[in-house]
Amino acid sequence: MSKARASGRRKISMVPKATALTIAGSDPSGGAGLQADLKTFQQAGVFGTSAVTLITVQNTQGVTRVEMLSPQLVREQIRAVLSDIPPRAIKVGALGTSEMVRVVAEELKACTCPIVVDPVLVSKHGHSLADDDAVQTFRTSLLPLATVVTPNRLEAERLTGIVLNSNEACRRAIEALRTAGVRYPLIKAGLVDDVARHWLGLPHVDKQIDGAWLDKTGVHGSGCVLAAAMTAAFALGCRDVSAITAYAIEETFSAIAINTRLGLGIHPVDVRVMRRDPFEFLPGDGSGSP
Ligand code: PXL
Repeated sequence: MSKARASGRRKISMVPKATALTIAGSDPSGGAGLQADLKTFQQAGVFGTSAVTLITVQNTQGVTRVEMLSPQLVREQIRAVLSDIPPRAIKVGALGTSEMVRVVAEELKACTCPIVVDPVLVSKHGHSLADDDAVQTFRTSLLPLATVVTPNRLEAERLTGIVLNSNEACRRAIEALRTAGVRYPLIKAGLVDDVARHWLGLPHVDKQIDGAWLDKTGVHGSGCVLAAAMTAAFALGCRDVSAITAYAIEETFSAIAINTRLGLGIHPVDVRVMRRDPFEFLPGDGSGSP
């Protein structure tokens, strides 16, 4: 174990090549989207880069406008970053249209680093961030490239066509996402039997994770932070997806729990409280692999 890890401190300078790319939309209020992703990367000690897909006009009280950037412009941003500061992990967030999903998938096809896909379909305020055709293209072109996909209940239902009304249905949805090509589906199913339940599909087993209720209606950006924390853990070199998931859930919960009450509407999560290292979540002495 490294000295930094043994002492519980992470030495950022020890992983200078820990870089991650987010391909996401902009939230000017800083709670979600690429702003949340970059802050989360930074907090985890990961150098963040970004390719902007769409611009929202929003604050904590709502979204008033969404404007897509041209897919060609997004393609060029991705190429500019990939050819210069190769990411150790990539996160994909809001893409908006089928054409954007297709172009992003084309650009990521040759990437060998872990890819975390947050299939953002609607904003916390109910504003659509992906049209119906985009869902179909997601399934056929982006999911096969995903190391991890992190849908909430509604997104998992739209991606799989399965109504998540029982544990058995969650298992079937995990299997459907695996069949679509995702290595590790993580369904944030929300409150089931009065506990916050998430389902993580590992290669030979589905893991039910009961714990903190993450997707509260009272906060904004929790889904982005969860997926960004997972991406950061991959970028730092962690490969145990159970540990990465536990780390991301715990850190996101702290970012929710701090509740800085910023803004007049749905408060943003605040990642400044994130302190832990994903390697702390590995089983045993921290040297184990999955
Ligand atoms: O939290 C999902 C999300 C992702 N990306 C952008 C958003 C939102 C929610 O509002 O605005 C840009």
